[in-house]
Amino acid sequence: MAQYSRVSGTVGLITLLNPPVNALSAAVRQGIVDMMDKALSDRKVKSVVICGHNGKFCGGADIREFSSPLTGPLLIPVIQGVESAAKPVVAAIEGVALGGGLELALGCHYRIAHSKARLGLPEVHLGLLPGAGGSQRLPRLIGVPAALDIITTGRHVTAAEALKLGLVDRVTDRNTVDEAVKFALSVADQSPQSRRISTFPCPHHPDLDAVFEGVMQRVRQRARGALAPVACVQAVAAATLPFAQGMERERELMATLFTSGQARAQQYHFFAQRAVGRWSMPSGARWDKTKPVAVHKAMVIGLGTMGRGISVALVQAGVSVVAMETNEKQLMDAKQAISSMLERGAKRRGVAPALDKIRYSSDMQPAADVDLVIEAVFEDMALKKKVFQQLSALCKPGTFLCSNTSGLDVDQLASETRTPELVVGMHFFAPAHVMKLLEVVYGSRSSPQAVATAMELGKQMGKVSVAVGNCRGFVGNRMLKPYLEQAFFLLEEGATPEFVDQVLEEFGFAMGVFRMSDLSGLDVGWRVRKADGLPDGHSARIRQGCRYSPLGDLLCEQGRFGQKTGRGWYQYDKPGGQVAKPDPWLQDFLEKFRTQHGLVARRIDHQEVLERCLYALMNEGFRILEDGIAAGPEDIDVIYVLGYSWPPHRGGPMFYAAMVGLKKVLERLEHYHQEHPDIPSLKPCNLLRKLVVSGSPPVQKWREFLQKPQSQL
Ligand code: 3H9
Repeated sequence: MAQYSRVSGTVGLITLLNPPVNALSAAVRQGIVDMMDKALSDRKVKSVVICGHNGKFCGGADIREFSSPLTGPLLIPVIQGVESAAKPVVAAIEGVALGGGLELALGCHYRIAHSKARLGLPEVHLGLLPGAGGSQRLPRLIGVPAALDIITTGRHVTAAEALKLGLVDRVTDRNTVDEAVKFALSVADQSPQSRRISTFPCPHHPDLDAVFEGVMQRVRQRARGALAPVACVQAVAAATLPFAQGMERERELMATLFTSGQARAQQYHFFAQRAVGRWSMPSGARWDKTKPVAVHKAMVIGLGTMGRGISVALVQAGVSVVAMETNEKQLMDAKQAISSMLERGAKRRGVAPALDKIRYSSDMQPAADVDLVIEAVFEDMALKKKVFQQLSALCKPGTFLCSNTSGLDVDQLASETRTPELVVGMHFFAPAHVMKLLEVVYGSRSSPQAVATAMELGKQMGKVSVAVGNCRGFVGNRMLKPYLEQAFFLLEEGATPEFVDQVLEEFGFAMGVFRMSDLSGLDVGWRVRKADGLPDGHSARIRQGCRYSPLGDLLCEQGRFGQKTGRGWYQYDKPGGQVAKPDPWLQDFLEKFRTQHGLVARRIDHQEVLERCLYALMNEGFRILEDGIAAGPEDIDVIYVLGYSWPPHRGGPMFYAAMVGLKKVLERLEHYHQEHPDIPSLKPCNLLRKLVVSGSPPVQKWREFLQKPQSQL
């Protein structure tokens, strides 16, 4: 709703009131209409200020309302009502003006922003476009190129940039509402006629066609099949038409997006990212009952790629860091790399680099004086155990001991210490200072406080932290295994890496499985498999009674580790080269392999690649839910979208399973498992069957069918 008062004698003050972000719910929209009527009919009122309750202007349309038929006045006429008011209306922007919130501000005749305010049209991240006139008013106000940038990226603009762009009229460090009231008094006698953005022509640009063409090309490349970014460009293009026609085009495009499954998927992802913050543990410990400990000083052990990124992320979050590496050369290199990452990051954010927040050490001694340690040494259990033993002896009581392992047993590491309750996994994703995901892994003895502290530290670093149970590969890498396996089996049966990758990239992954493996290095998995004992002789395609593909191992035996060696599933022009080209050697190698193992290549189609890779991955997701390793489908989906480049417009693997239809997923898995009884990952899991028997409830209801989370090791 909205509140009304008259201030300074002649200013009508309308306050949007819908905590926490004053989203434009039906009640708020109705409130604006009613309070505008009040202000306009009050003869004492000469001008109007619109502000938001509690230091936030407005977070946009109420996304929760999108899943049911809209009630109350629509936002477009509400904003038109504000714009057409005969008295000047000033927006007092504090905190955020996003989406419909900024569109409302664009309907006002003047905009005053606090210097810390952020403005933006992030609808594209919800599978939508700014559909309350934003795609039409913004280009008219700040020009097409700047509007295209803001609308297609959905990025938040600072108040300083907004002022430079002409998006706001004034920026203040003082009380924004007071300043806006003063401003409203100063323009009270002026007609708002010339301030109505809908009457502005779109600013002239010498080569608009080239601008649109260039942006459309970039957007299509990045969109990975998402409809919204393309529709955003099309809507802005309509801003060159008369306003009414542009609005009609905006409405048509919005209607298409609104009813697309993509918008639903992206809105689910928005709420899923927030839901994962409400974590719980098998003991019943929960996010709202556990206080995290503040981390002021941390140590990072091991300064390879991961350790460097983690150090940068911590420093940028305001934590003092001791970065430790025993290898002197590696230490020197890391120091240089970290400094330049910090400098680049600071430049981007327009602040001074916090180089004094980090110091370097070649020994463990400083661990005695920190609040939390993150171990990021090589993925080798014996080495990690040794580090944890040393830490246990050195650290002061209460120091949290975290491992950046990507899949090793957290309980085993904890058992090397005197304080297993303070041990958790903090699985970062490369590059660790950029990627938004953090898997926080609790072992059987991890205390709720250790989990809360790691979750909170993740948030402080700008990450979305997901608490998961302890099992091999945790959630993300455990699901990756059957996905990779299917891709290998498909090669054995007749597919090519190019074809498999093409299908997966068309689905929306940034990279297909083979290009991704080449990028991350084939030798990493090979070493782990060797440590587990690789099969040999003619049982090479069977492992523990199940089908196994040795293709990846055979490539590594040839020294083909991927991009770094210039050869992998593809060939590259040089070691470290990035352009993947099909390799005739690999075709030859696959043919010989098939002959040697009596396999006859068959034609494999698009559908089979997609179903076998994705349904095997989803099936493992159901197992993870069944085992209680993830608390709900949202946790898995957030991990996959933020950590494994699953396309956001497909919601995540569990959401996608529901979209495809659980019954269909079950039937196809049954079909493939019948064809390949020696591949257990294709055997539909019980939870999937249970959900189908229960009428395939929507993904939001699956938690009702799950047991409490627990450790699996
Ligand atoms: C739109 O405007 C369409 C129009 O163009 C056209 C219409 C015709 N609605 O993120 P937080 C909830 S589309 C409903 O943790 P922060 C959120 O779920 C909209 N709820 O806080 C959470 O609830 P809970 C375009 C919303 O301080 C709580 O508020 N706007 C909305 O880290 C706190 O959120 C956007 O896309 C909403 N619009 O960040 C902006 N926004 O506690 C989306 C938030 O139950 N919002 N909630 O989990 C954001 O980006 C961030 O929430 C914001 C605050 C930056 C505002």
